[in-house]
Amino acid sequence: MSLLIAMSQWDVESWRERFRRVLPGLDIVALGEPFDRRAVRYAASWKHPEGALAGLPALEAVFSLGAGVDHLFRDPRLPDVPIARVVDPDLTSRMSEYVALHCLIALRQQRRYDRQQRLAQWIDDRDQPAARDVRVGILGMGVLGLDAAGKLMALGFDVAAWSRTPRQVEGLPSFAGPEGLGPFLARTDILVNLLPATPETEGLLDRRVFTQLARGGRLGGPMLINAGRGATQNETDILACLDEGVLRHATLDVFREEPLDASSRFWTHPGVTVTPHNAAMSAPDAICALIARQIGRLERGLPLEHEVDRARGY
Ligand code: NDP
Ligand code: OXD
Repeated sequence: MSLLIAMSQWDVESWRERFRRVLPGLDIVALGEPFDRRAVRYAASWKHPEGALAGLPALEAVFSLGAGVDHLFRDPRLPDVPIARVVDPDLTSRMSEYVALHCLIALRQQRRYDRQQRLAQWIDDRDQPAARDVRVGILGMGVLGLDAAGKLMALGFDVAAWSRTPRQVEGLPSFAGPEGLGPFLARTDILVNLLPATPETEGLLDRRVFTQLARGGRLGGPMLINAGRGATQNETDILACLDEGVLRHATLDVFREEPLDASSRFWTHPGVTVTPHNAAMSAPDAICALIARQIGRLERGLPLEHEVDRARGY
C-alpha cells in the first residue's frame, strides 16, 4: 500500500523523508520513478502533471499540498475520489500577518516615509488617519478571510466581508452573492482578495469592480491586496486602473502566470507591490502531519476533514 507524491515543482526527496517519518506503514513513491500503480491508495499533489493520477485503481483520496485546490481541477482526468485540502493554523496566521502588514503600510503611509527618507526629507505631517477611518473589504469569509477579518478588527480597522452564501459573524458586516457585491464595494477603501480560483471567481477583480470602490476615503484612493489567486484578477484592468487613478495601489502576491515574467509592468509600476506567491507559506512538516492524521481517520472509517466540494470547486 503506498502514498504517491505527485508534484512538478518542489523537492520530492525532502517530502518523501517527511512522509516516511509520519506514515511508517506506507510505501512512499513519487512520479517519475517506477512504482506499482495498483498499490497506490493515497496521492499528495501540488500541481501534478495532467493525467498523472489517472489509472490508480485503489486510489481512495487525493490530498492537496496547499490550501487552494484549483491546481487539481485543472486536470480533466482527476479521479473521482474525495479530495482534502490544507487548513493549518500556521498558514492561516501567516496570511493574516500578510494582510495586516499591507493594510498597516497603507494606513501608516509607510511608502511615503520611505520615499522621504531616500530624499532626506523631514516633513512634520500630523494628518494620519486612524484605523477606524479605513474601510477594509475582504472577499472571502472562509478560513483565511475570517481570521484576517478578526485580526484587522482587533487593530481597529472598519472591516466588512463578502461571500458566496450569506454568513453571520458578530461585529462583521457581511455581504453575499452578486447582489451584495455593489454595496460591499461601495464601503471599501482597501479590497483584500482571499477567494479561491473557481469558474465563478475567474477574472472577478476587473475595472467594473474597481470603479465601484469607495471614493473620498482617507487613503487618497482605493487599494487592492490580492493574496488569493492570480486567475481572479484582470491584470490589464489593474494596470490601466492604476494608471488612471481608479486604483491608488495594488499589492499582488499572485499572478495569472507564475513566476511573474521579468518583462511584466507589475515589477516597475510605482503603484504596485509584488511578492512572490508567499503570503502564506505552507510549513511542510505541518502539512505531512495533517495528511497523516487524515489517513488515520480514513483507516478508522471516519470522514476526511476539510473535504473539498467538487461542485463548488473549493
Ligand atoms: P475557504 O474555502 O475556507 O473560503 C473560501 C471563501 O470564498 C468562502 O467564504 C466562500 O463563500 C468564498 N467564495 C467562494 N466562491 C465565491 C464566489 N463565487 N462568490 C463569493 N464568495 C465566494 O478558503 P480559504 O479561506 O482557506 O482560502 C482561500 C484561498 O486563498 C485559497 O483557495 C487559495 O487560493 C488562497 N491561498 C493563497 C495563499 C498564498 O500564499 N497566496 C496561501 C493559501 C491560500 P462561502 O462562505 O459562501 O462558501
Ligand atoms: C496554497 C498556496 O494554496 O500556497 O496553499 O497558494
